[in-house]
Amino acid sequence: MSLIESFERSRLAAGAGELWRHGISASFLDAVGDGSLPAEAFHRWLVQDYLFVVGFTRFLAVAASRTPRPAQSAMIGGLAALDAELGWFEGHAAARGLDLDAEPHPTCRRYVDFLVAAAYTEPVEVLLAILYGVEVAYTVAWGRLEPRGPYAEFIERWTSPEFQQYVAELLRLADAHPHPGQQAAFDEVMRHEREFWRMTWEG
Ligand code: MP5
Repeated sequence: MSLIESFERSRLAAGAGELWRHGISASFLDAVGDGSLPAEAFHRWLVQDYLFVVGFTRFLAVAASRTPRPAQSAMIGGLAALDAELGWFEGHAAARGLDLDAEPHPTCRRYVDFLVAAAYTEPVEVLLAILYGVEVAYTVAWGRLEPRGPYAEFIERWTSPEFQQYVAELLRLADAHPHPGQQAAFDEVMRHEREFWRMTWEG
């Protein structure tokens, strides 16, 4: 079984049902796949996803500070990857003349507000489910595309073997620390993922 298949069959993804499927499919990604994506939508995604990752970094920093070892170790590794990713976004934005000092779209803000509030208030086990949800949604959503065409580098970023191993480790941690609140939090991540993709497409 491939890692993607094990993510699709994971307890939390299976438990989310329709919400999972909606969280990992998007008109935006279909258009990346068939080469019809308007530049405007791509630029909106690039800026808003950067702002999302800035907020996600806050979530992960707070979550890591509350999580005992050894799970904390994976989170600290994740934080280092987010730092590198922010630099990568900054390079792509500069190459396209995009201003990253922009206002978050209300949809982006709602997603980040949910994550940061959860980081302070939810039990660590629930934070592990949220972290798995955010990362698995992206690796499976982008993983439905072939890494070719003008956006190959973007597809590869979230489908590389290293990234998939990281997601597999997050799945292992979420399953090793079950909690009755995990499914509802994972479901909420999927709702935000669906809304985020809709925003990138519709503005
Ligand atoms: C991710 C992301 C994955 N970049 N954007 C959204 C809306 N959801 C999930 O997070 P990362 O930090 O890029 O791995």
